[in-house]
Amino acid sequence: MMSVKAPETQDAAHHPQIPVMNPVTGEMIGTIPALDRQAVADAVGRARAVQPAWEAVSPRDRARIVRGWSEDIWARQDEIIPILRRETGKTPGDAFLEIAAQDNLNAYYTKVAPRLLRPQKRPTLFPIIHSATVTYRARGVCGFITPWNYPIFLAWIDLVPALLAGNGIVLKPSEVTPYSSIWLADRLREHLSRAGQSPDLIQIVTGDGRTGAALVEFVDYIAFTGSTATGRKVGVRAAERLIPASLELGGNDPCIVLDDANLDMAATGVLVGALENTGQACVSTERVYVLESIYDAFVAKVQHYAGQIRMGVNDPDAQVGSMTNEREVQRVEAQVADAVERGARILHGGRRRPDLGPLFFEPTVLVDVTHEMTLMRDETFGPLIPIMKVRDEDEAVRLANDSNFGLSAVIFSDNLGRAQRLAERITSGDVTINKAHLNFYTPSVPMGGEKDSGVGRRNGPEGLMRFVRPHSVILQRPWHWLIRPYLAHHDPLTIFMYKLWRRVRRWLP
Ligand code: TXE
Repeated sequence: MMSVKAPETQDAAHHPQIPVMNPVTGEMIGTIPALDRQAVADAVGRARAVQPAWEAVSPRDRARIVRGWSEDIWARQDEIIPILRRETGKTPGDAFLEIAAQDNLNAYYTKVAPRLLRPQKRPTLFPIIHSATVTYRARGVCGFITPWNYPIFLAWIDLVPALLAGNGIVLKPSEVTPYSSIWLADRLREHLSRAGQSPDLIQIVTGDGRTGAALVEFVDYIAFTGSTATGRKVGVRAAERLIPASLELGGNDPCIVLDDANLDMAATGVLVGALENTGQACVSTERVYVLESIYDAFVAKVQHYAGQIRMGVNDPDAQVGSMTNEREVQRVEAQVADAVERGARILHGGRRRPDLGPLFFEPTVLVDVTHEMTLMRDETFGPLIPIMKVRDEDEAVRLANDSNFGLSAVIFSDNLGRAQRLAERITSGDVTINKAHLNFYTPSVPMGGEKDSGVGRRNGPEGLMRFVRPHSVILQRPWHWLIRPYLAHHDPLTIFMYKLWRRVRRWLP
């Protein structure tokens, strides 16, 4: 059994312990301390004390250190993948994808961050006399509250850019899956120490929602990933404290299959989009709208491929693993029961698989679904694939947008121009065409939610620049032969210059 002391907390024994379970075997892996408000304040204080020294390191050197850490994770994936799988029940493939996505993200940010963080010259009103520069200062200490479905990726996707921007870091991982983050943080500490930096820069505070709520009280920025209900509470408190926040919340992502799509690619693509990580992904495909002319053929293909899916946890070829917690399995069961009661038909799956483990649930294809059913309205965090027939593109878009959520969406079509035009009509942070989850593997583009799916964007330059405070310096040259003392801004020279500028600016580059 693993027992982990609260990192950097000497009196961890005085905190209540939370058990961490293996979802596949039902056994307890270990316990983590539930840190209280004072312990969280102390952790933020430790990061705050060493953050200025880290910010003083050039962005290029920061990127070099983070890159070394990332290479180390890649080289030691045989160590981290078992830790990740033991606390989540992921298949080997799903666990590997977290490492690969993390590696891809690091490669992107360590390359672009030094350039994006460079001071920038900006245009001024009278460029010969004035000059303006914007520099990017770190926010200070950034807090991260993360969920259990992608314990590595959904933490470090935000944490890495914050670190590169010169911030101190305090991470509260999900109490369901804390160990992989603790392992990653330990590796980062080693790399910081080797580079002559203080390992205190990164702090982990373990605990449940109370520890998360305490973290919001002390940091200068909070990045939250999790449910809409909790995200709303975090956002309210951040607003009261006047600290910026990004909230990456739930989704109920639609997928539209157009009549010119390749049906084999679309059917397998829908299954991958809905079943990756056993459907426990914020950007999971959760509603499928298919044009009526291809509906029957498409549904037959989905049934055909669903029949080939392998479930398991130690099988390297398994596509679908265990779910991670009992509460989510019960929610999936309730959604299926509600749909069937309201007239849906199950074409494949529909039940638990206790023969494989306590939290296995079969990939489940449902048809004759409507928007009155909870699985079409609420977030589904499991392997459900509800398919609905639509008359045309307009009906598909109307139904896709008929949701409180707006995280991501997928379109399948061989006519890329048509698909791109349709993508512009969907209310979501992003749309991927002909493959789900491309947003996970394209760290250069911003990703985030509309409506109840959240506030703010991760990834891309936007995902980095939220962790800095732009600081502007605008100067006037001391040309005393031209600029005379005057007691108001509207001196004759300024008025003359402005009128002149108005006349000439249309001819200037
Ligand atoms: O989320 P919570 P959970 C959705 C998904 C899932 C549901 C619940 O539908 O079924 O959320 O998952 C911490 N102040 N998503 O229970 O409760 C908590 O300790 C501050 C979608 O994991 O929101 C954990 O670290 N923090 C999502 C984190 O918040 C608090 C991914 C998330 O917990 C807190 C995961 C509080 N008051 C779940 N209460 C996605 N979009 O990927 C709890 N926490």
